[in-house]
Amino acid sequence: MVESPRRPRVLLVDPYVAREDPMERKFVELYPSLGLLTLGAYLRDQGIDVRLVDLTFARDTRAVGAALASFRPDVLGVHTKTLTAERSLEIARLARGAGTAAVAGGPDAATRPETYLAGGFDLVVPGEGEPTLAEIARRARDGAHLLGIPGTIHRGPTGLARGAARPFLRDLDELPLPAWELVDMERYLASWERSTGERRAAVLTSRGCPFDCSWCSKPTFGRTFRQQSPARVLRELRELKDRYRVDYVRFCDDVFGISRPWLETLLRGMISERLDLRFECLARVDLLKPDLLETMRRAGLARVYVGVESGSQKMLDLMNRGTKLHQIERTAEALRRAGVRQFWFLMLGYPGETLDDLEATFQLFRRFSPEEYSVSIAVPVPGTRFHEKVKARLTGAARRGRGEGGRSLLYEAAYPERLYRWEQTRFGLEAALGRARDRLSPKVVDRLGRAADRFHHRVATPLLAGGTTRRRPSSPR
Ligand code: B12
Ligand code: SF4
Repeated sequence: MVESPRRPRVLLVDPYVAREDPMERKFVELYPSLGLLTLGAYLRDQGIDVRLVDLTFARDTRAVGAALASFRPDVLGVHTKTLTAERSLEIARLARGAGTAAVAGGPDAATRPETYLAGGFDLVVPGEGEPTLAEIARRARDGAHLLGIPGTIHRGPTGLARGAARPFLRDLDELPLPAWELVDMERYLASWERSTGERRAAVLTSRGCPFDCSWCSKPTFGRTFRQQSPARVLRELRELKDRYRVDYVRFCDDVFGISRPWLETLLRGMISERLDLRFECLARVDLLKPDLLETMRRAGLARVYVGVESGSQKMLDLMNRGTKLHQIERTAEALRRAGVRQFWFLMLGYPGETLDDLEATFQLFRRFSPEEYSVSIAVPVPGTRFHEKVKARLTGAARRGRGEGGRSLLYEAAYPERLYRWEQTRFGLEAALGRARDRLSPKVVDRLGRAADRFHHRVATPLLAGGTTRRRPSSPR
């Protein structure tokens, strides 16, 4: 009688430790990695035993060592981001010590596989992970060699060696629902409940984005775009509600609702099935049409992240953003009228930006006074056209792969870092003035605003711009 082989064992690791993330307290919202949860569900359905060590709430990597010893996986798979690169390499060393094959996937390993292979990983999976990791796990269980598997990169005798390209999954509906049971969902939900009163979860309805902004890093899915059917999304929402009592959902798609008919069907479903969820999403101003806002509201829309980026059309064009100023204005106005919270993303310091462009961004911000915002200094992420453009002018921190936070200037831009830092402070002051409008008289707020403008144009800018500026009259409020 032929003995059937044992099931392969895969240990997945999320190396993100929230307490080490400088941005965490300010902006990052904690959700378990949807990439890993979907990988886990897929492997499980393929007859593979899966465990996941999620370091989000941990202090160190001890749990990884413990799982390596007790679970004795055939493969250890780490999800990588630039921010967590060092931790990932530390985990690869633990795997090596335990004699377990280590595989890196996710955006950072996809962008710079050589770093991960030199640092102790056996393989990098730069693209969609599901079928590739399943194949690696079976081969590792069988003791077969792991080199040259389609969809992987390894170290060859003369540099990086790649297996054949693996095509993307054709139909995202074939993917199982995320394996939420692999992480401590209650801990995430309880922490949301404490901070917002709502049990919040993340949902992904698509993979990829067809647009081509020049600073955007899309190492995994490139410019491809696939989406689940609205029926599949509704099933996931229903499950989150019934199983975890979720009442607020963050749609994590790069851009939510790229196809209007798709979006309309989903919204109608959310309304007719009485899901009674509130939700937030990231939208492009050219796609979010005011005439759909009412339906979005009825389906539960609470907050929209808007990639505004700049108040200068010249800069939007240089970024290859594909949006127009009038679309930003139209969207901001429509959201305001519909009573939907707006979270604006703004970016300073992109190549080609002058003081006039910076001022245009500030004035746009002042005009619409979004409820929330993030204003970051442009980060040249490896693999992007922006990075390519400034590669010869990177600072030491950027070359070492640091400075993720958008608070440091990572290349020699038109002005010194201190000017951009001041600009960030100026946006903060303006936001504070906006909030003060409810408590102080409009006259007082206007006077304070004019004083801030005078200080900005007469003192701060000439002092901080490094002698490259001329004086500007204070701008009208
Ligand atoms: C949604 C999202 C978030 C959500 C997270 C929701 C969640 N927990 O899933 C929030 C807002 C919380 C978030 C936070 C952060 N994010 Co984010 N985020 C995204 C976004 C838009 C989608 C991620 C996603 O779910 N993709 C879809 C899934 C299916 O893909 P995936 O995770 O890449 O996984 C697939 C493959 O990569 C591969 N794979 C992944 N891991 C592994 C592991 C192995 C072993 C294998 C074999 C394969 C494999 O298989 C998976 C399935 O096919 C991406 C942009 C993007 N399109 O990827 C940015 C992105 C991943 N985030 C980024 C960053 C920088 C962050 C933060 C560090 C921001 C900060 N602190 O300043 C934090 C880190 C938080 C954390 N926990 O790690 C960067 C990473 C860049 C980099 N090189 O590191 C990205 C690429 C955005 C960008 N273009 O700059 N993020
Ligand atoms: S920034 Fe957003 S819209 Fe632009 S390419 Fe990246 S994901 Fe797509």
